[in-house]
Amino acid sequence: MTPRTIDTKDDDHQRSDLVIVYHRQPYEEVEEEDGSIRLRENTSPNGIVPTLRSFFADVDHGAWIAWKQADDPSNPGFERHIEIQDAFGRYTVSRLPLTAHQVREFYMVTSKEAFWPILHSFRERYNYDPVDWPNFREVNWAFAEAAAAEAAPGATVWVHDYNLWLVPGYLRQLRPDVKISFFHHTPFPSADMFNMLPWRREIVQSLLACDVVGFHIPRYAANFVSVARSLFDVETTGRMRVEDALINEGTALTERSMVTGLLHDGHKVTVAATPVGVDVGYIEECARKPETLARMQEIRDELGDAQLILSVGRTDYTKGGAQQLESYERLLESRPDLRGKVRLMHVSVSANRNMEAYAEIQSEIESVAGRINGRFGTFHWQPVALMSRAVPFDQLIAYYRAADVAWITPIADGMNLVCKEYIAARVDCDGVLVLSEFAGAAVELDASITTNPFSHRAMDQAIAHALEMAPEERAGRMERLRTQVAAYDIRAWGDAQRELLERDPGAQSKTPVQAA
Ligand code: GDG
Repeated sequence: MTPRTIDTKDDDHQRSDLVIVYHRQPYEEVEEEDGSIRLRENTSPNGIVPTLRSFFADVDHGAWIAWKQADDPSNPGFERHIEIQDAFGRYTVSRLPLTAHQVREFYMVTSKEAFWPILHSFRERYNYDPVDWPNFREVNWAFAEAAAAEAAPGATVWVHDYNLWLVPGYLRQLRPDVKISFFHHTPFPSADMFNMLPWRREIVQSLLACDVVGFHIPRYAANFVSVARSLFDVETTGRMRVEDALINEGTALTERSMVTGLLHDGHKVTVAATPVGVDVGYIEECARKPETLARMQEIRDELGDAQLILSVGRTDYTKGGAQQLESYERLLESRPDLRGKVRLMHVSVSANRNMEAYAEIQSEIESVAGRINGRFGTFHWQPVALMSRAVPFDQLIAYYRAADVAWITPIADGMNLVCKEYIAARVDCDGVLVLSEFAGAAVELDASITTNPFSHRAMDQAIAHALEMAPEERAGRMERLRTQVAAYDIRAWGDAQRELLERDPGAQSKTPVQAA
């Protein structure tokens, strides 16, 4: 169903049982030539927005809180609320009018220059001096007020990601009756790292006002608990053995048990680890379409007998794009037999073109890719195809199907959905996944070839191993990966969120660990 807006009087829209607070709007607005507004999917690469919209299918009425840039926030012509009807039902989008200055300070400076490096443990990139903390508070307060205005009595408010860290605390003051759940899409670092943030107490105090604080994997939950303990008097109220599905023996991010609840100032908080999955059914359907197969065949014809390695990610220093290209360069250097027999398609799409840190990494990637093509390329063979523009999703699925190897080696990554999309697309049960052990997904995907992006030797061996793997081993590993990705798909994640919200906050888990 094509999304459309419905006219309502600004103040008479229905209050909502589910309020999603996410910095970006669920659709982008495009102005047509006749001045009318059309809604379209966000062009920025991010798979989570459609998933969040799908939660509205389960409620009578929903609301989504986001910001929208306004040159003059007091302009009476600014449409504060729009009512959307799409395949998941009807919901209100409440837009906070933020000035370009507010957005820059809140999003690009505080969130991306100060928080993002700390969350991903890049201490040396942390830039705290330019942070305008009063602006960050102001923007978070505005999100909290908007959520409070939309929520029906006893509603659930679901807040997403670190740039809205202060929303739960403010919202608790405004609306003690609502249930608040907060989900982190990024890693959550250890106390040694997190406590570099001078605003640590304020942030954690706000998170402790939630009913549920969610993370992708047990390690991040454990880190949060240790941070909370370092800053406040908190008691733990439950502990559980981590389920086998989240234990990849010996890998860097695996935990064997985790705390499931905290008690702070008489308030119980459930701490949860629920890895985000992908829409396996939808991806499989796309992967089986005749158009996809035709495109896959074209790609394969163009490759001839060369193997295709595929690497996809946002342009970000956390994704390890340049380090990966350097590993590819070493591979071609040490293995002349592979020249002409392998191609790397490196998709690196920038979500924040005008930020210095990202422009820098983009030019580093371009420089290494250019060097590789210059050193090894011939008239007939280009070792790296670098794509800096987003590939349309249906095309991306065709590349997933055509790729012999998906090479996903972030330095740090909350989960990483690309590797799960690759597995979901491999309905033919073939293809090899090489995955960094510092991606959250590595704790689930134990049949991938895990590698350590900090080690040249580990990186180089992993890609060589993947290219040489025998067909039976490839099929065996892919079969296991496909079972894992299907078991924890996006619906399983949604069910887990619902279950957490219905549970008594901080309740003892069903599978307690024996006291030591
Ligand atoms: C954050 C966390 C966590 C990428 N290039 C293209 C394209 N994409 C799509 C992929 C995928 C999405 O973007 C990227 O998702 P990731 O999970 O890999 O990474 P982040 O953007 O960093 O997301 C991450 C995630 O939140 C969810 O919680 O997993 O750890 O950092 O869906 O397909 N899509 C299209 N063309 C591209 O060129 N169409």
